[in-house]
Amino acid sequence: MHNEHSDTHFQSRIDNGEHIEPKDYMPEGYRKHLIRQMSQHAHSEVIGMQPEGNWITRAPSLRAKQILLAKIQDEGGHGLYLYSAVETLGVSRAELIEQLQTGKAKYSSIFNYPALNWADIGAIGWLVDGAAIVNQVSLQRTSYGPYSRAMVRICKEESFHQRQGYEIMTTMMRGTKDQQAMAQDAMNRWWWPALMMFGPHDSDSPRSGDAVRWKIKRETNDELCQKFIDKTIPQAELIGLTIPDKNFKLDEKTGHYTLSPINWEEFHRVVAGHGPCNKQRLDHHIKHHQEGAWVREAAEAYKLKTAKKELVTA
Ligand code: FAQ
Repeated sequence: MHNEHSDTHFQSRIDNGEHIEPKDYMPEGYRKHLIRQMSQHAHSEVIGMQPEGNWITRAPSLRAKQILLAKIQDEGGHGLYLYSAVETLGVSRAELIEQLQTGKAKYSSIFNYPALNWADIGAIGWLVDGAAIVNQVSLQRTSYGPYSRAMVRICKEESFHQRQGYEIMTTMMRGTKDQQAMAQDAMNRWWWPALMMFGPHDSDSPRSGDAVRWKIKRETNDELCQKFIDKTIPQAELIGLTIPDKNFKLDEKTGHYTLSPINWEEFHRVVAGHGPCNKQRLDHHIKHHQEGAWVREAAEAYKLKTAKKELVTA
């Protein structure tokens, strides 16, 4: 008989494909791993609002503006579900935000690149949300219940995001020569950073061992990246975009595309804080977090007031 509070019992529950719920026994390493990954995921959603937010006032039509507004609000919502899911692991949101703002917690490297023009909004939706969704569809089956359920809802919204991005790219590719050149330029700038979203190769991914054993990750970084490549290249070709890699080819035997090596030096540089927009993204977050302090204080004051009233009437 396994003690229901033992690591062996926990691992057998994982191996049986059970969900682990907040009040269930879990090894400390599992809890910490989830706090790290889920909070970084939440931070990515929230910081990810910035590159697109920059274009709300410059959207080319009312329709485009409404769609972009809805998409960015969705990303904010994803961040909130995810912060709530992380809180079930016994950590406060204030602590998580502090880790982000002091650089202790990461967020996806992709959001340290600038959105220079409207074509970038297309490329972000198509490639960045496209990459995010490949990863998140797999995370729907992750072992921690609240994370898995958050992913189900998030994926429904992400697929709309991916389509709105592809629609922008398609419209531009049907447009003038200048518009086509803008779309191609955005593709050239976002393609490689989008591939880096999947993280380092499996052979260089220190977190993958535990993540796979605990079924936090259901597919590895390399498997997911390959899925994204195989799905996206035909989409690019369909609308006349060129893959910015002269070595890419379809391996007829495996049915998979092969590419030139990813520039991991660039990835590590951006993750270490030296990408084009790292400072801008964190400064913006800190500024608006400080400006919103009164909202948090008002909510606390209201909570105290209603708690006192309840005491008096009890
Ligand atoms: N950027 O050992 P691994 C979105 C770090 S949501 C920065 O392979 P792991 C929606 C990694 O944290 C996008 N850091 O790590 C949207 C680790 O460092 P640590 C976010 C990265 O965790 C769209 C170290 O490198 N999605 O885009 C990156 O097993 C548009 C070693 O790596 C998620 O967060 C990176 N790209 O695998 C919003 C999904 N890659 O923590 C707005 C959930 C790796 O030890 C607009 N996360 N690192 O200090 C995951 O699936 C995993 O955490 C991975 C990394 C796959 C990202």
